[in-house]
Amino acid sequence: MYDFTQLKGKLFEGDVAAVEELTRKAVNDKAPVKEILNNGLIAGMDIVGKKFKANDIFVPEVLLSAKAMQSGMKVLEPLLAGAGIKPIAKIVIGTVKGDLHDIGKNLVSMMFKGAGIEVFDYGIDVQPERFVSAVKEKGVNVIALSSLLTTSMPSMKKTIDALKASGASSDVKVIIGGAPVTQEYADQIGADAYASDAASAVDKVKELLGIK
Ligand code: B1M
Repeated sequence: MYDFTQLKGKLFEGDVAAVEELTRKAVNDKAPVKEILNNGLIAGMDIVGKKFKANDIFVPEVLLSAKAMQSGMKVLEPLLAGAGIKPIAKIVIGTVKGDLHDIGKNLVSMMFKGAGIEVFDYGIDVQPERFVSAVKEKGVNVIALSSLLTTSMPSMKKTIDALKASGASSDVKVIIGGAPVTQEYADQIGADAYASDAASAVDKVKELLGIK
């Protein structure tokens, strides 16, 4: 079994250049692509998620680790299709209509990617209909909504209502989050899950889809 200790450590440190180099080295050393992804990059990001959840590290460190993860993914991406590796889930994420805040949403998006999820990031101020169309157009099985404003929270409900009206709600789960959002609000508007932070969002999605 290939030793990924150094790769995981450098990912945790957010060392972009080292992670790219160590990923390339693992590929050259003929480590299986699936192992580099799961036991190297995703395992490293998992440590980041756990430390972030425990308040041992904070947003700037997570952003650096996510950048490092991306530098490793850049090396692996061309090889993933050939290795027959499928994403564990497909998610569309966006900040809801009326809301331009994207720092937290980007963090959640990065943690999703770090967990081996294919992410379609629709950005900010996203209309309910765009989320709904992602179900058919992109084949997503999760819709992830972020809101930072009490005034934009109703857009989450509008998105869920539009999803129900489209008839696609049985094919897809909805997870919501953002500073003013609560579990109570999620229950009230019929969301399938609420997460308070980016690392919990990954856990909740895995729970929703029954992924261990
Ligand atoms: Co705005 N803003 N802002 N702002 N802003 C807040 C949110 C506010 C609390 C500041 C305040 O008054 N104290 C307040 C909201 C009040 C309220 O509604 N209760 C506010 C306001 C009022 C406004 C404007 C209306 C100001 C104005 O123009 N009068 C305006 C609105 C514009 C609009 O959106 N239509 C506005 C504008 C802006 C900027 C553009 C200047 C800028 C945004 C830049 C950007 O995002 N690119 C900005 C910023 C930076 C903030 C604060 C300072 C920081 C937000 C942030 O990025 N936090 C914020 C005050 C604060 O929080 N201290 C504030 C860091 C980020 C990592 O945390 O986004 O909470 P957060 O994400 C967390 C969790 O919430 C969770 O995970 C993340 C980390 O783990 N999470 C999810 C987030 N999304 C999730 C989704 C999930 C799961 C978890 O599942 C899908």
